Amino acid sequence: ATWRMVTEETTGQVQFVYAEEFANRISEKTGGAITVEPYEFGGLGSEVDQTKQLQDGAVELAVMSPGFTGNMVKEGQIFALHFLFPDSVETTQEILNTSEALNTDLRARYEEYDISPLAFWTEGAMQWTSNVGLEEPADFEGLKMRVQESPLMIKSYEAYGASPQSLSWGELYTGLDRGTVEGQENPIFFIYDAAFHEVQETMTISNHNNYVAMTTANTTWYNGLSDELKTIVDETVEEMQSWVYEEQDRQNSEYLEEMRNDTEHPTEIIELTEDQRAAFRELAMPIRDFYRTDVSEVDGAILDKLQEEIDAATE
Ligand code: 6CS
Repeated sequence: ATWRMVTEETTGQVQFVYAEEFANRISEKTGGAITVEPYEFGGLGSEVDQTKQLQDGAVELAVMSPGFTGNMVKEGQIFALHFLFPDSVETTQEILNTSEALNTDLRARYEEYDISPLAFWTEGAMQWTSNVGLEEPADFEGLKMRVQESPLMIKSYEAYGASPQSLSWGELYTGLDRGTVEGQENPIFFIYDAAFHEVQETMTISNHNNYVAMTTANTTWYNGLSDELKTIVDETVEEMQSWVYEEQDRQNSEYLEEMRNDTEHPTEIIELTEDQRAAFRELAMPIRDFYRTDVSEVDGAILDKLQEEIDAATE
């Protein structure tokens, strides 16, 4: 049998190499009985189109960012909250591995839409790019900030004074180049590999959030797997948590070096101090109340539980 696995990234990028590695492992474990076919971003439409393809069972598996299910699985927008996860990417990954709030409660919300998140993993801390040089909230005033398909991301940047809008990353380079959007957030590897630094003069090391991706399966398909195959899938996904942590870590540090040394497209790299970050954190905190009252369908219960898990992991 062949299982299709769609990703939101292209050759060499973390999600795509994840899918290739997953494919190799599944093929090996099944003695070649199962072939996983990884799909690069672009061929099957936008990220939002891809979520529909997974839901419809047109593809069996997907690497998906919760930011693109923001208008559907409201609760998944929890990942849009700035300064929620610890600054340490490693500790964040440990929380993502073990969190019951995410792996049980949030998973159940996704399964109502026929999407089963089998694992949550970080693609690294997110940074900002722009031409203005983002150092304090005032720098965001009126900035046309690009975000994913999530009302809570829009709210988060409105709180800084920006004018955010949702866009597929397929249109992001051109948008930044033409000035239809003026800033964006992403992990360093992606900023450099997607060449956003060519059309943005500065990158701010803000670490305001982590980029979280999910390994997902169509729920009906997954539930219909034999016990043996389900175990192979689950074990492979679990083993790959440490593998993908190393991969994103390597890519993020290598691309930071590349960006520093890129004389053809120089980028000013601005590192925020803790005081500067605190000014953003202060504006970001009230968004949690908005999440509880206007976004969450379970009165913020998942956020409360996740917050306890984060506290326990960082004590
Ligand atoms: O900015 C985005 O939308 C894209 N960023 C990453 C790191 N992966 C895929 C996603 O579509």
